[in-house]
Amino acid sequence: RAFRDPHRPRFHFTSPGGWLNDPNGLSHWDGVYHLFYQYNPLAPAHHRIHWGHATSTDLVTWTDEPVALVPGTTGPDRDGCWSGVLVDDGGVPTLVYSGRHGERELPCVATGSPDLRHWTKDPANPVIAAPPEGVDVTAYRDHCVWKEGDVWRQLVGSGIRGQGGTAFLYESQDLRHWRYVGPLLTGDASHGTAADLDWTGTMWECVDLFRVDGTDVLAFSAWDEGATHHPLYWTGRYEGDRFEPSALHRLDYGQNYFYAPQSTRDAHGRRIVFGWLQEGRGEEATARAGWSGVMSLPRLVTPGPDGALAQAPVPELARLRRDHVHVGPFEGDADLDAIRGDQLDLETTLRLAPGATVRLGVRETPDGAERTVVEITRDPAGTSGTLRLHREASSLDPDVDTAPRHGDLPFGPDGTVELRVLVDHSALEVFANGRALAARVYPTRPDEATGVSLTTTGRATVARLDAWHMAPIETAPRPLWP
Ligand code: DQQ
Repeated sequence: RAFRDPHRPRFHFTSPGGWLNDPNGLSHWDGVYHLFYQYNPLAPAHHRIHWGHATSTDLVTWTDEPVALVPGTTGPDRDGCWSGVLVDDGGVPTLVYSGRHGERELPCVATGSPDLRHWTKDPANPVIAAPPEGVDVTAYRDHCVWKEGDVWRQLVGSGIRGQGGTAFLYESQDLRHWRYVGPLLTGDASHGTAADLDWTGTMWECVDLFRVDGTDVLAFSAWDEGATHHPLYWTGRYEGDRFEPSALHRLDYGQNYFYAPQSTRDAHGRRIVFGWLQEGRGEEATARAGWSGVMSLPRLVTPGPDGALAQAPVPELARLRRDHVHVGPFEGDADLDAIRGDQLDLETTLRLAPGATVRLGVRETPDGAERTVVEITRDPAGTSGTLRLHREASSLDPDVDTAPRHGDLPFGPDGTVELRVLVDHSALEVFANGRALAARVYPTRPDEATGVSLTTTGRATVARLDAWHMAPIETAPRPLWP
């Protein structure tokens, strides 16, 4: 791994080199977590996508495994093996993925060796020959596959031109022959515009249907004309061949910086989701770095108190914590000179009076010329507030994306905010009262941009602030090719 690049994360998973995007085939198989991912080992560019593969027994450290899927020299996936899932077909690990040929993607199947290292593509690929007849689709790819009784069901992400994003439902006895059932749900792209943070797009990438306790969730990434917008999810009821939505939610306030999430249920019954943290620096800088794309930390998803999902990094990550510093309680600004670094886990309990604001600065240079600020505001009425990420001063490099991000923050009557900020070089993940915001930041003086600060406006109390350095994860290398 090109660790000399100061922007390369050290406790997030990154590929050995080249390009990484979506998480794929997430599973907990015989006690081992498998993370496959969209991968171009040859260059940090989205081209002729393979499936990379890594394993973990603890969701913290990862072992690189041989590349799982390589695009064919002929056949339906000659231009790429795009996103998909892993299912257990009576003990046979089976991948369902999108084979790309030309501008078109179609569902393909591959079966694996018991250790999930060697994969054989089905000669019958593609297993669905074309999108549903008579439907004018904007695109057609990515899969969610599960079993109900004896019957396999599959969703393929798509969009109906003139209407909106959709998920087509199919059924099969054998994962090879599929019967089209109909659209599970179709969005309305005429509702809102691309500038709206909850616009559902003209196509749904990486559809994911799952249940958290009693709530059914249909997650997808809103896409339009080649642009990756943001991940959203519907809560509602999946019954028969339909999904009855009750509410639409934003999955991550970082928008395109947490894209194409996929989830799995592990052996402990937990719903765990990973997403792709894409780059925010210029193409030239990315090409020079030789790598692109970060996998998010694994997130635990649970039902939140307000009907939305609550997200938090899996507790296992606490194992990386070192050099604990505790401060608080205090009111107003704080001297946080004892805390500095570019691999940090910051956890704080704040109490804001109505109208108050707390700003937690990270990646600050001593002269303040570069800094990234996590801002929590409680509205004057007290019932709600905003989580904001100010990146405007995060980098002086004009080629870096420094646009801010924000989203609604639920507040309880006592004004408490549980805030957690994970800083890993260019990767940043923020969790506030269960809401998540991921982004990337690239200070031009990364070695100096290690400061942390806390300032308040209005009446705000820091009940406690705990900080740790995060140890780098050792990613054990293995031969890349089977
Ligand atoms: N990335 C994949 C597609 C998916 C998109 C291609 C989402 O399958 O729709 O690498 O980032």
